[in-house]
Amino acid sequence: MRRNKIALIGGGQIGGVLAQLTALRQLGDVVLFDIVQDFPQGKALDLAEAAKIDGFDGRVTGTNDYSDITGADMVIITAGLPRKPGMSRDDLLVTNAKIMQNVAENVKQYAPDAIVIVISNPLDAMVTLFRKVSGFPHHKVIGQAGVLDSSRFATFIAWELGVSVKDINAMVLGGHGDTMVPLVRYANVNGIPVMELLERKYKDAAKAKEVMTAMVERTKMAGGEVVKLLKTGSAFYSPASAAIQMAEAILFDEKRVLPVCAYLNGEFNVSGYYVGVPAVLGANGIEKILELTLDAEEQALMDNSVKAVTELVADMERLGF
Ligand code: A3D
Repeated sequence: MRRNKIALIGGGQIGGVLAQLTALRQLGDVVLFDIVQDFPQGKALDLAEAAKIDGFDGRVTGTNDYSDITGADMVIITAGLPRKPGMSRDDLLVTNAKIMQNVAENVKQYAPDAIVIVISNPLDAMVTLFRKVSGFPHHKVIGQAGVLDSSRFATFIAWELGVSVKDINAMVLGGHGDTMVPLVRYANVNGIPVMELLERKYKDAAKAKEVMTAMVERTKMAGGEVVKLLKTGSAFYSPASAAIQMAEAILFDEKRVLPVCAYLNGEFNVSGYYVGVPAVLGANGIEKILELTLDAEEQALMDNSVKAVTELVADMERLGF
């Protein structure tokens, strides 16, 4: 039985960490593609030379030639430009749409059976465009955003409560932008509602709400917070980890329930758009969307977020993509 072949399109900050995690976790052979001459080859060589020390057998190669991704089982896309300080995700739209169009045409040609995870921003638009250009089945084209946004939300809750982040269950739905929807009511620590723990901690419902609101706002702005600190580039460790969790769920047919950017066909009352929702990830990619009951306030936030996604996609279409 041959090893899985995992093509990483974009060998920049996230692409490099993806390559390392893929190798360390022995998910398969890595092909790192980038348009910059020699750059992916250099990263791949560096990583391959760590195999003896880290004890992995998977091959790691770098390339500027799309034919090297032939037959890839999985493709993870980070090609594109990251945000610069003060730049919104949507400013990236035109530049990254041109790149994504080119990537999708090549993935379609060389890895037509792959399951694809898109990370490039603006995420909801890029995953939509990849799907459109490639013509791949919707369940095999998935966007990474919710796993990361949820991990950020969980991190802030864990810090606030002084408990292990491993025991936090928290989910963020909607688009990957400022309108994303961290689900407060469903956030819990091994089943105990976070709001209850906050109310006990502060002995004041209003203060507990205030603290939660601050964590929700920080989650929504978390990408920008990192951008501001880094000065050049955007988050890369955590987005790579998030995509690897999705990749493992698919490669090992785990049926994990993860919040991902999935194509909706009537679920959550949305049709024809990619939006962040809980989904079951397994060998077939997205195997099921899990719907859940939203109260009026949550539904209004979700509607607002879906509206932002539809506007972003409309912008992209108006620009000719
Ligand atoms: P960066 O380090 O710049 O890497 C991007 C790579 O893409 C560079 O090495 C480029 O040379 C390469 N590239 C450019 N054009 C092409 C092309 N046509 N074909 C192939 N490769 C090309 O960026 P990064 O790794 O930090 O971020 C990559 C993308 O992920 C950006 O769009 C970010 O905005 C996005 N991002 C998304 C999230 C999400 O959670 C959705 C989080 C963080 C970053």
